[in-house]
Amino acid sequence: MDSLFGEEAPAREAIAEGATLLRGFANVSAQRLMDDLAKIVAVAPFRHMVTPGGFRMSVAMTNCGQAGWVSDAKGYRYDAGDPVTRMAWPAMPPSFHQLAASAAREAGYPGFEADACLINRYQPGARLTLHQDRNERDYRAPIVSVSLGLPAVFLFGGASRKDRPRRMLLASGDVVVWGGATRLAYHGIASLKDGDHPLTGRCRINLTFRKAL
Ligand code: MD6
Ligand code: FE
Repeated sequence: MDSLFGEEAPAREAIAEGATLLRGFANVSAQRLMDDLAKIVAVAPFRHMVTPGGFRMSVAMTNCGQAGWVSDAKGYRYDAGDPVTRMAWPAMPPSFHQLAASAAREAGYPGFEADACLINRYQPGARLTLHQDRNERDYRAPIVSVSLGLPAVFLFGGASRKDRPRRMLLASGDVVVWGGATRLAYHGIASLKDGDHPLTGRCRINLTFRKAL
C-alpha cells in the first residue's frame, strides 16, 4: 500500500441518503484485485446466467465467498455452491475482504464483514437492467461496489422502478458504498461503451460485496 501521508484523502461524495461514492478508492489495490480475480476465475469461470423469465443475461458473472448469487429458471438466490462446477465458490481473497471493509468504514459503516462477492463482467454492449438487491437476509448491512476497467454509466433510481434514474459515470477504482435509506433503491448499468483499458482490456469488472447470510 502507498503511504497514507502526502496524498489527498479520497474524495467522498454523498450521492443519496446512506450512499457514498469514493472516487479512486480502489486504485492502489486494483492490480492485486485483478491478480486475485484471475485465480478465482480459473476455478469458477464467468458464465451468463439465465433469468427466471428465461433471458440470458448479457453480463457474465461468478462469485467468491461463503455464498454466491445465482439466477436460473427457479429464481434468484444465494447458493453455497457453484451450479456449474458443483464445488464450493472460491474463498474470498484477503485483498477483496480488506478493501470492502476499509471502503465501508470510510463511508460510515464500520464493522462491515462481507461474506459474499458477486463478480460482474461487462463486455461492450452488456448492460444490467434496473433492479433491486433484495436476496440478502439483512438489509442493515451496506453493499460495497467496486468498478475496475472501462467506465460505465450507473443508473441510480428510487424506491419505485418508475422513478427516473440519475446517471453517474463510474471509472476504474471508484467504489460505491450504499445502505440505509436507499439500500433498496432501483439501479442498473447502461450498455457498456467499447474501449480498451490498461487494467482489464475490453471490459469492465464490478465487484459487489454483500453480507448475504
Ligand atoms: C455494477 N452494480 O456496478 C452493478 N448492486 O456493475 C450493482 O448492481 C449494485 O453497484 C447493489 C449495490 C451496488 C451496486
Ligand atoms: Fe445491484
